[in-house]
Amino acid sequence: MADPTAAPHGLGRGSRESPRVLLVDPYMARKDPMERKLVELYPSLGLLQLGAYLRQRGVKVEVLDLTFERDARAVRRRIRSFSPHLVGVHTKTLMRERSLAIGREARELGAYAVAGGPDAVTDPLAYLHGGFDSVVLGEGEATLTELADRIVEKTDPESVPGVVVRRGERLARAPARPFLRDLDALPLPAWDLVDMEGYLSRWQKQTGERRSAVLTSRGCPFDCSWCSKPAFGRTFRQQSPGRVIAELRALVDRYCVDYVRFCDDVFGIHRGWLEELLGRMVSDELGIRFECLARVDLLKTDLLQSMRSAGLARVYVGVESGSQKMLDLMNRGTRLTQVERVAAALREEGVRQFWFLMLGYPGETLEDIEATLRLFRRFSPEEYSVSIATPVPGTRFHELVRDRLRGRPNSGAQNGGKALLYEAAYPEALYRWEQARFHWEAAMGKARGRLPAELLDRLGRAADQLHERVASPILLGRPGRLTSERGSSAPSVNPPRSPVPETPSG
Ligand code: B12
Ligand code: SF4
Repeated sequence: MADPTAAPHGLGRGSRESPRVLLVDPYMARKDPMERKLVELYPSLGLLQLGAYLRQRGVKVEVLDLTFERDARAVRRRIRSFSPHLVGVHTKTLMRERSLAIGREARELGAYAVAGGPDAVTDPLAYLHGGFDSVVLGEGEATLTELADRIVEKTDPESVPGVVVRRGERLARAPARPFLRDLDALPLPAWDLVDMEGYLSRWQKQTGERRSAVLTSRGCPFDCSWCSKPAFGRTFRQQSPGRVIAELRALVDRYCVDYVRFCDDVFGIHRGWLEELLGRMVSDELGIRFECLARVDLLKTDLLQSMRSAGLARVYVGVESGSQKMLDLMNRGTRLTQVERVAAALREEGVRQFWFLMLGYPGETLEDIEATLRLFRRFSPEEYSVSIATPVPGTRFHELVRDRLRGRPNSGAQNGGKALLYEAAYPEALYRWEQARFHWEAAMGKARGRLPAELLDRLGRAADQLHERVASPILLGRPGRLTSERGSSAPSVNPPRSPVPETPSG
C-alpha cells in the first residue's frame, strides 16, 4: 500500500498561503514520577495521526514533543522559529497546568491556541478559561484541518463542526462532527515529525528491542463504569488487516522496529479479522513480536497458539477484581471463570501476562479485597499493577461519587492510582496497605523456587499476622479478618515481576 504521507498533496488551495500548524505534546518523562522508573514511552499516536492528515491536505506541520525535554522553554523557541498560525496542544489531566501555560504562551506570541485530547474534551471550560481560543472535541483530523483553514482565511472558526469556544461563562458548541468512517483512508502516522530514533534507541538500550506503538481500531463498544473514553466513545471502527500490515511493514522497513504494542482498547474483537492479521504477519515474515490488551471474555484462547506463532509476547489483562460482585458493580461484563480460563491458557502457552487490578471501587468490602488477593496469589501473573480506583470526570463512577470527591487527578502524586480521590469505604492508608500486601505477595511469588518452601510459608504467615494483629487494628480500629489461604493451596507458577503504574486497561 502506498504511503500517502510520502507525497503530500494540497486540496486546491490556489495561491493562498498554506496554514502552519504546530502540534505540541506537553508530556515530559522527567516530570512524571511514575514514568521515571519505567520504559513505556511512545510518541503520541494522536499527534502523529493529526500531523499526517494535515500534511496530506497541504498544511505545513511541525510537532514539538517535550517528552525528552527538561523544561518547556522549547515552546517559545519553536513558535518564534516556525511562526505557526495555530498551536494545537494534546492534553492529559496529568499535564494540565503545563498545557495551559503553553496555550497562553502561544496566544501571547500571536498564534491561535487550540486544545484537544482526553483532558480538554472532558473539561473544555478549564482550557477555555485557562488561555485557549478553542477546544476540539473528539476525533481531531477533519476538525483541525478545517480550523487551520479558517484561521488563515480569517473567517469564523467558531462554527467549525467539532469545535467549542467560550461565550462569557458558558460554552458555545458548534455541531458535533461525525466520526471518520473509513480508517483505512487515514495516512500512515507521520513518524518523521518526532524523534523516532530517540524513542527506539531508548527501548533498545532497555529491552534490546526497537518498540513502537500501533493502533488498529478506534473506540470500544463496552461500558465499564470507571472508564473514560473521551475521544472515540463507544463507537468501534477498525482498519483492515491489509492496512495494519502496511503500517507494520513501514515500521520495519523505515525504523527497524521489531516489537509492537497494539494500543487498541480491545485488540482483535472479531475472530475473522484476527485470523487474517495473524496469517499475514506470519506469511509476510515481518519478524515482529507484539503485545496487546485483552478482555477475558474476548481473548480467543483457541487462537493463542497462532498468536504465539505470529509473535505474541505479552497480554495486558483487565482482571480488576477477584470478586464477581465487584466486576458486576463495575459493569465490567466479565466472569471470574473467564479470568481463570484465560490466565491458565496464557500460562500454558508461555505468554507473559500483565494484570490490571483495582482497589477501592464503591461497594468493595475487605472480603472482596481478600478475594482479589487470593486470585492474584493463585495465578501469580508475571506483571501487574494494583491501583486505587480513580473517579475520572465524565465517567459513571465519577457521577456516582460526585458528592464525595476529595480532589482531582491532576498532580503526579495523585496519578498512577496511588491516591484516594473520594470518600471510600476505608481510609486511604488502608488501601495503601492493601497495595503493599499485593507487592509482598508478588515478592513471595518471585522467591518461590529460590527460597525453601518452609521459609516462605513462615514469612507468609508472619505477614498475615502483621495484617490481622497490627495493621488492621491501627487502620480500622479492629483486627483484620483473613479469608485467603496460604500454603499448598497456592500453586507455584512463574514468579511475578515488579509492579507498574496503572495504564489503560482493556
Ligand atoms: C496507548 C495509550 C497509552 C500508551 C502510549 C501513550 C502515547 N504516547 O500515545 C502508554 C501506555 C505509554 C500510555 C501512557 C499514559 N497514559 Co495513556 N492511553 C493510551 C490509550 C489506550 C490510547 C491512546 C491513543 O494512542 N489513541 C489513538 C489516538 C489516535 O487518539 P488520541 O490520542 O485520543 O487523539 C485523537 C483525539 O483525541 C484528538 N486529539 C488528540 N490530541 C489532540 C490535540 C489537538 C490540538 C486536537 C485538535 C485534537 C487532538 O485527535 C486525535 C486523532 O483523532 C488511551 C485510551 C484511549 N482509547 O484513548 C489512554 C489514555 C490517553 N492514557 C491515559 C493516561 C492517564 C496515561 C498516563 C498519564 C498514565 C501514567 N502516567 O501512568 C501515561 C502518559 C504518557 C504520555 N506519553 O502521555 C488516559 C488519559 C486520561 C486523562 N484524562 O488524562 C487515557 C484516556 C486512558 C484512560 N481512559 O484513563 N498511554
Ligand atoms: S475498560 Fe476497556 S473494555 Fe472497558 S470500556 Fe474501557 S476500553 Fe472498553
